[in-house]
Amino acid sequence: MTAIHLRRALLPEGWRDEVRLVFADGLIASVESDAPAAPGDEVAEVGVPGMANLHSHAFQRAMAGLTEQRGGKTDTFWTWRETMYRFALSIGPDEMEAVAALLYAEMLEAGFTSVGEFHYLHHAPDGQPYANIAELAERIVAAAQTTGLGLTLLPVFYAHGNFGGAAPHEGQRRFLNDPARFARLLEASRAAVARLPGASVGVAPHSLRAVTEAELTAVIAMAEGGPIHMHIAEQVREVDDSLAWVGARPVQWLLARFAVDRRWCLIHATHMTDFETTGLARTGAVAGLCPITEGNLGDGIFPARPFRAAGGRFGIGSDSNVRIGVAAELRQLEYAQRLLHRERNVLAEAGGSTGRALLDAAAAGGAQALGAAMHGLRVGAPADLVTLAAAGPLYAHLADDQLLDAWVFSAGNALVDGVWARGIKRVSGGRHHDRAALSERYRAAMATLIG
Ligand code: NGQ
Ligand code: ZN
Repeated sequence: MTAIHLRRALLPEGWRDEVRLVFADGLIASVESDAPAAPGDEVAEVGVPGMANLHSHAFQRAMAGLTEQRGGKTDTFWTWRETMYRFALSIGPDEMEAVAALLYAEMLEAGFTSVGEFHYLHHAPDGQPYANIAELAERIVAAAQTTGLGLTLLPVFYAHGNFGGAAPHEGQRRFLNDPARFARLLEASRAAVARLPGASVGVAPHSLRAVTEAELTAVIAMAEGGPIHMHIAEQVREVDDSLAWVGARPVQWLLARFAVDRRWCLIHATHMTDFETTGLARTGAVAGLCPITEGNLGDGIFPARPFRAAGGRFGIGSDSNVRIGVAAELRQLEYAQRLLHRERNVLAEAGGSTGRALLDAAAAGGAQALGAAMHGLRVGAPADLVTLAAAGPLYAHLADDQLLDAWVFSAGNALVDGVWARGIKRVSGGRHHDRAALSERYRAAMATLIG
């Protein structure tokens, strides 16, 4: 049992004073407000719920700084993807674990308390499965275990190079399975994740480019009630290819053919007509927005205003992991909308704080997308807590939602003080407790990878 006493905390019913939280077995056992601290309580300033990071490709963290140089005449998502595929071929199990572990520590330091790892680097560099088919999945599990980040592992089914069951590229060989081998991989992944308290497994048909309709049907049937994540409509070329192949846009096609519901998380969904936007919102599925990566890759701008007006749910993901921040993702999301509409505070409720609206919506959508039954500082929810260094000179005059606005729009990660995931404190003073050791391991892995 751990007890934390907060001067102020954001509970489901709103901001409260003198909040005492008790954690037991990874869950919140009690929440009291206007309560004094008891002897032995850990005392902190301002507490808010931890955030779910609903979309990550861990290994891509190691490419940060290596792809911002212009290639030839054109430099696009597709040329970035070639570089990424080459890079993916060089990663072995030890590098995977070292990169994922430091990345997951960074996520905790940013205020993320769980991650949806969209894991598709399955096989050895020659494309043959490792002796243990789930070797790399186990390295992801190990990274989550060492750092304490909550994990929803999303083993990815990838079989084709484009719409219509096109042959895969050479560079995709480490990702590939047929449905039968994918079922074995999924089973082995479930066994690996079973060792980790609170962790879970979903399925991730990579994209409509990588699966046929029959394969998509087969993979969805393997979800066993867990989340279903898929990339969709990220690039204009993908929409054009879809139109050329099936005469429909990706989201239009998916909604017409499959019973998309609350279990689904559609990653990006950038390019949608108004009809698709409203249609997706009505399904109750989560739009998995990855604003920093979408900006970095030149994807486009998500139609957030009509989507939210139709009741659409969203969460945030760090995807390519070029930069890690709860605040930074939400800021990029809102700023793209401001630039698009030439207005301010686009995603706030009338009269309300933008930071608060973004954090509330992304926490709810993220929890749903990762298959969490509950979230927030309430009894029975996972004990995922972030404390903010509210007493510092820059922000001490701000209260409640203003402090959230300062976190999102001004301070970023620097305002994060303590982070508890599943009831265990992993970050103090903004630093993960194992940062030094994890950094050394990362440095050694990069020496192997880059030389
Ligand atoms: C991915 N990334 O799965 O890492 C993809 C590229 C692909 C983004 N879509 C790979 N941002 O599309 O095959
Ligand atoms: Zn992705």
